[in-house]
Amino acid sequence: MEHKTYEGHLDASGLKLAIVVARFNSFITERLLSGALDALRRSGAKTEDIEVVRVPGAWEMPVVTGALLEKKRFDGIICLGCVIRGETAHFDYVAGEAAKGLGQLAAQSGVPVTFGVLTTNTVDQAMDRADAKSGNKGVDAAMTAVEMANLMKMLQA
Ligand code: INI
Repeated sequence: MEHKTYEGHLDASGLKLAIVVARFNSFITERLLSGALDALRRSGAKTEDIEVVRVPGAWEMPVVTGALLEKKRFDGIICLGCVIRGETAHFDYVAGEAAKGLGQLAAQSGVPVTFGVLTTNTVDQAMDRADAKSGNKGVDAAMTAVEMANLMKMLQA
């Protein structure tokens, strides 16, 4: 007998998704946002089912994501940001708290919260991961949210 297997599909039609995007390093995060929106559109998401929320920086993402989760209106939340290492320890605090906070929210809520927050040593590394044609981490974060939202629906049915 075949064992039962569950895997979320990459069809975004009917899903309600929020994108939380940081303005800090917007020359990178706006590229991540374009990649995410394009991927969702190509996967069947309706424009009116996607809401974009802009926040100052990655540090502010957990509190805003938590507020969105409380509304219980979304099947998934895509978080997009870019933290680039500077000369001080600021990077570690901002990137660490964003990752920890978003991870906790995903685990506690049962709603997929994807981590499209670049944490790089240089601007070049960030640019490579926010390319319009290949390697855009906004696309990956969006498609992971779609797969996970469909998987969670399947498991909770
Ligand atoms: N926020 C980022 O999203 N990326 C960064 O690289 C960054 N750096 O380097 O400082 C950053 N800082 C701002 C932070 O997210 C908060 O907005 C700020 O501390 C006010 O709470």
